[in-house]
Parts: sequence; C-alpha cells; structure tokens
Amino acid sequence: MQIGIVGLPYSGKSTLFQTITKTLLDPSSMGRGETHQAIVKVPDARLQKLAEIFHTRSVVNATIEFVDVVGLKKGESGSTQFSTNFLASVKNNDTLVEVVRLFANDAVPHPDGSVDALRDIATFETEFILSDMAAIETRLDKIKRQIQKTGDEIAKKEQPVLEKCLAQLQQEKPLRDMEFTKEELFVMKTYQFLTLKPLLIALNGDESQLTSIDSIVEKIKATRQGKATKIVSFFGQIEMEMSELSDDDAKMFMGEYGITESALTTLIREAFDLLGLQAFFTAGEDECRAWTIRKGATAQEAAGAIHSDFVKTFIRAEVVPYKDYIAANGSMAKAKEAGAWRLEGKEYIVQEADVMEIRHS
Ligand SMILES: Nc1nc2c(ncn2[C@@H]2O[C@H](COP(=O)(O)OP(=O)(O)O)[C@@H](O)[C@H]2O)c(=O)[nH]1
Ligand SMILES: [Mg+2]
Repeated sequence: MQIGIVGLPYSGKSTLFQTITKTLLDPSSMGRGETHQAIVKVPDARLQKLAEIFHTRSVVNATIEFVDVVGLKKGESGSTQFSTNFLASVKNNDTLVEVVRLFANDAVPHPDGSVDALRDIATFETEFILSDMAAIETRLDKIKRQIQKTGDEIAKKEQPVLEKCLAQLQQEKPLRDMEFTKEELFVMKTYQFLTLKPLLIALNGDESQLTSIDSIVEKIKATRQGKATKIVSFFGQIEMEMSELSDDDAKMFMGEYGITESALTTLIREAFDLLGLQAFFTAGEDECRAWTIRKGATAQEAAGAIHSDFVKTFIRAEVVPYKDYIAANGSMAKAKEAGAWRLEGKEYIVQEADVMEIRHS
C-alpha cells in the first residue's frame, strides 16, 4: 500500500514524513523539491507479544510506503499552482494524507496569507475535481466518436459510468462520496481518479492548540461528511522533537503534553480503516509475521497473501483468535483444549488478528 502525503506548501508535509519514517531529509534536497519515499513498518504491539512467547528469531511487520509528494508551487497569480506533474504523482498513491495547517508561524508564512483550514481543504477538493472532470471530458469526447464510428462495445460500457461520474463532479462533489458497483469500479480503475482516492485529512496543530484541537476537528468533521473521508489531528513540531528521543523519553514527553498516540499510529490505523484492510498473523519460533488483507477476505485469499501458490494448494487453515492464542501461550494444542482452535475451509472469513496456520499440499 502506498500513501501519498499532499498539502499546500509549508503545511508540514516534510515534517510529518520525517517523523513517521524516522528519516532526516537533507534541507537542500527539500529545497530542490525532490519526492521522498520510505517504507515504514506498521507498529503492532500484538506482533511483539507473539514474538516474546516464541523468542522468535525473525519478526516481520506489515509495511506501508509513504511518499512526500512535492511539486506544489506558488504561481504567478499568487495562488498555488496544481501542475500536471504534481497531479500525476498524486495519482500513483492508493490513499492520500492531506496535511492541513492549523499552526501559526510567522517565520514561515502561509502561502495564502492566513491560516484557514476549511479554505485549504476546499482548494484541494476543487483542484482535484477539476482534474477528474477534465480527464473525463476528454475521454468522453473520444468514446462518443468511437461509438459512432465502430459501435465499440467496451466504449459503450464505459460511457454511462463516466457520465455518472461527471454528473457528480459537476455538482462540485468528489467521487469518493458515491456508491459504485464492482463493474463500475472496474471500468474506472484505469483513470486513477483523484477524488475517488480515500482521503485522510491530517490537521497539523501547534502547542497552543493542545487542548482545543479536538473541538477544531469536530467542527471540521461537521462540514466534511463522507464515507471515504476521515479527519485526524497531529502536532508536527512536537512529534518531530519527540522522534529524536529514546522510546521511554518520548513516552514521558507525550504524557506531559497529553498526547495519547503518535501520528504514525493514528495515520496507519485510520488508513487501514479507510482502505478496509486488516491484519492476521502467522507465529512460530522461526518467524512471527503480520500480514495485510482486506476485510472480508477468505482463508484462501489470506493464504494467497503468504504465497500465491497457496491459493491453489490450500487445504485447511488452523485458526485461533489472537486473544485465545496468547492465553494458550502460543500452543495450538492448549488452544484446542480451551475450545478456541478451529479448522476452517477456504470460504472462512478471516477475522481481525486471527492467528493462522495454513495447511497446504
Ligand atoms: N510552529 C510550527 N511550525 C511547524 C509545524 N510543522 C511544520 N512547521 C514548520 O513549517 C515549515 C514548513 O514545514 P515542512 O514540513 O517543510 O512543510 P512542507 O512544505 O509541507 O513540506 C518548517 O519550517 C517547519 O519547521 C508545527 O506544527 N508548528
Ligand atoms: Mg516539503
């Protein structure tokens, strides 16, 4: 999974990127506007616990790739220019984290002259809507000519889907708010529409907003409903300082500020939720590992996440819910005695945090 971090200049994207990926960017490279990418281990206390039981040699976390998407610049007219290049690099991501500035900082003036989260959110929405509309209009023109000329069957299927999308965008609404059938989504897949991507709006506050940020989030939530949009907050500067501390010191520091969860933990949890993803585990002395699958995936699909061959060679899955597995101290036999062990077929719907052993031929 690839998460793109977007936002206006000086909203705190690179600060967030450096904090969650624990990398330090060379300030000169930031000035050159290079795109930065890093793979991050999904922190998972449950996986650590499994590894402790087995004194496991190898612990493998699930991973997510984060991209600090650069390329937004102030245009000649004074407002931010959403270049074709920028929009193209946004398209490559599965989901977007949109950093919106709440903090005041006279040393780095906001590109639009004042701090106004709702305005910044609207700016992005409008630009993304216009970009999707332009792509659809160009494509519809082509398709209509094609249908007239050759009666192309694929084009005939595409036309109503694109028209449905266009109608929504013309009402200045993003595609992610709509319901689509599987078939429609399949047709739309190649376009990588920007307003279809799940959106996580991350409000970047500062020290003076530690106590008021929750009410700011609530206020913005009230105006921004939508099934694939979420709003969270974080404290860029504070987290940046924290990331330089040892884990224990960081915990103390967080406690002092009343921050209960790091930005990384929040972002990953919310992104998993937005994308409808969940984890399952495999555990043993050699390796404890977290795997990512979509919610509603079957045992057979889960096996396929481990190895594509397992889809065909799948026989049964031994399944124990995580809590019961820990209670049985990692012993399938003990879990069986406790009545928590099950042998499931390929249609079994995997539950969040199931510990599984795949039997295959
Ligand atoms: N006061 C304050 N300054 C911040 C915060 N987050 C970022 N900054 C500063 O804002 C400037 C721009 O941040 P940066 O992460 O480079 O923004 P980007 O342009 O979105 O990548 C830097 O000088 C940061 O130190 C914050 O939470 N509070
Ligand atoms: Mg930056």
